[in-house]
Amino acid sequence: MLNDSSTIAAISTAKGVGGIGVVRVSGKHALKIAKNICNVDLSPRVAEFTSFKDKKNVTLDQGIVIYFPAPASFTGEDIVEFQGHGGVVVLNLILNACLSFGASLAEPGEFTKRAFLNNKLDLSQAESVADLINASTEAAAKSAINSLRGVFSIKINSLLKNLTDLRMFVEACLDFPEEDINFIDQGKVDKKLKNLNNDVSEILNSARHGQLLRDGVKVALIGQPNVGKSSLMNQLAKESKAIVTEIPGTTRDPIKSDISIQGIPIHLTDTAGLRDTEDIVEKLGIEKTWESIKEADITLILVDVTDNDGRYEDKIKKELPKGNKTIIIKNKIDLLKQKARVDEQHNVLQIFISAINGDGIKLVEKEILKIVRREEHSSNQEDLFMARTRHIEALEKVKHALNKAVFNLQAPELVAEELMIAQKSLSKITGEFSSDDLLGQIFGQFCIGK
Ligand SMILES: Nc1nc2c(ncn2[C@@H]2O[C@H](COP(=O)(O)OP(=O)(O)OP(=O)(O)O)[C@@H](O)[C@H]2O)c(=O)[nH]1
Ligand SMILES: [Mg+2]
Repeated sequence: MLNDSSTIAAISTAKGVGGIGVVRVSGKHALKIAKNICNVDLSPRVAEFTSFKDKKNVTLDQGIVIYFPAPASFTGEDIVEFQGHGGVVVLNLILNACLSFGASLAEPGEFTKRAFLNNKLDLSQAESVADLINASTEAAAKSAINSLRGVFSIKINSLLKNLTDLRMFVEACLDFPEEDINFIDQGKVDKKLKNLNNDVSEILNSARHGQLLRDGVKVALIGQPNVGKSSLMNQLAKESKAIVTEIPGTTRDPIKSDISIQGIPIHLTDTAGLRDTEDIVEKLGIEKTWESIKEADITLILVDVTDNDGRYEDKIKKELPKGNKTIIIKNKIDLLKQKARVDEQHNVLQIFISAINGDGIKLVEKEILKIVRREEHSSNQEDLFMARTRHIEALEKVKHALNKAVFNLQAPELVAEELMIAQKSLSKITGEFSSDDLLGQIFGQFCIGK
């Protein structure tokens, strides 16, 4: 049990007005606080309708109170939930009553942090609580709930077990140095390392997909002024996000819009058109365009199909980050009375569209999705789980260590060393070896009351 005697309280429902709102209290004084506020005897997990009163015995609200005794609660501590009317003022009054009876205000994510510290969840499951709350698409929510159910943790723990078994075997070899090589051969260390490596690769691929569902893909719309970037942005966003005029240099600040294509979050940025200009404001806008290009995963380079001088293409190519994918969008095909189409020659993908009447927008969505799907490798949608950059970095470290172990197979002490590095790295995912800094960082990103 967590060695922290403080009892915490927070409004756990979203800020704003709603039918009901919940104030949650967790810690060893939760029941005493509930008694002070409600003056009823509470049975475990039984909803009681009652009045909520403050220290001066003034009635604040009427509602339901439920008591979840430790350890069978979300945090593993005693929890009391007050379900009052969902108004900001009334919920704050109930919260203040809890504070006046001895609770302290919960920090962001503190309930979930306590659940983690009391072994109700491992770290990756705790992270998926925040990911589920923040999920921006259905697919992201599904993968977060899978992580919360432990799909990811089960995979990591099974990998960890195999890794630990192998490490113990190799360490045992070290105690009998004259029989090193023989032991390695006997234990099929080589084959086991390769199997582990395959397992890590598989999880890594799924994790990359999970990260994509969580974080989405950044797509920048760039090109010379007036080619129709803002028009395409508005078509993709299905609303008028950016101003469109026939005046070149209309867009100055980058304009962002989050859309979803088949469940994948896509973060679009419409940018200021690239050209040489003396206009100070436009110049600053163009600087921001280059920044957007550097950040993008996918760049849509728009070109007016009736006028392609390709002046900026080389410069753009130089600025593109490693791994960035580009699509050339030839816009305004209506002017040439052409049909929307995709054309791929010498590895250059071109889509011919008309942003003014929406012709070919579906093709743009399809090709973006194709690039994303090509990246993600994974096909099993049921097995999806949520993953974060830190999980992917840890898995990459494991892979690197296993590769080094294979390379040093004839030196058991080096194999043991690499297996230890791999084991530590893997344990960080579930939180067995996690610094306070990392915990602070992870739980700090939660909302208050969760
Ligand atoms: N005929 C035709 N006109 C288009 C098409 N797409 C955009 N336009 C027009 O081209 C002009 C410029 O469009 P915008 O979407 O503002 O172009 P932009 O690339 O965002 O321009 P800047 O913000 O100035 O860099 C507007 O008059 C649009 O109506 C198209 O597919 N066909
Ligand atoms: Mg524009």
